[in-house]
Amino acid sequence: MSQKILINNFPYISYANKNFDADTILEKSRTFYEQMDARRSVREFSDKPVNQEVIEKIIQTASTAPSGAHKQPWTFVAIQNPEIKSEIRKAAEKEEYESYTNRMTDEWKGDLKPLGTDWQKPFLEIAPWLIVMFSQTTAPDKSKHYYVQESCGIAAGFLITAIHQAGLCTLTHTPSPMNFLKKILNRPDNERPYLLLPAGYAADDCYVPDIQRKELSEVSVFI
Ligand code: IYR
Repeated sequence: MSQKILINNFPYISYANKNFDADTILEKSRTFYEQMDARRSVREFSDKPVNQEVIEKIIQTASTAPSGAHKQPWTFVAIQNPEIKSEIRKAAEKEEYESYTNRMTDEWKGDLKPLGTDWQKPFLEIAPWLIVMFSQTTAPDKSKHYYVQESCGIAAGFLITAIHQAGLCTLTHTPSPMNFLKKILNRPDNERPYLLLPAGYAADDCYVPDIQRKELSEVSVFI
């Protein structure tokens, strides 16, 4: 059992290293990299159902993310109701149509060509779950939250990792503007839509772009 003490009058518990040897740590870091390198953003989903309990655990995992002053400034709305998914698809496609037609630059659309995206978002109806992540600009009682964008970015990373490691697929979708999500999902004033992620199985005949990741030397500097 972990040792409990008071420091500055706050409860602390002892935290012990796992005591893996150096070779085991190297092996674990390699294995996890390989698992994560196998993750891909999926745009073609199967309608095969996923148990709510799985989505609950995935959201609990995301909510273990570190956050400013441990305020956990996020709300995850998990949707499997087909009518609400349709409503979200309709509203998202309206914005996306406008974006692809009038708002996005040619350079932007050129950059997206290899990914094959367009304004149509059938996955919003087909995937068994949509998870809409809201950032909380303040707490519900208006008390302060800190580093909200950073905290939510980290939690989104945990969410994506949890979905992938459960053997499911997701996609970060950010229709812009996405205030319609606040309206459809009836969220309070202190919340802003942050990210929309479908979650489920990839379609049987799913193809993803054959993109390559940057080499370690391109993304890092060791000093
Ligand atoms: N939100 C649009 C456009 C889009 C933008 C970027 I940057 C992407 O990496 C992918 C898509 C859409 O979802 O299609």
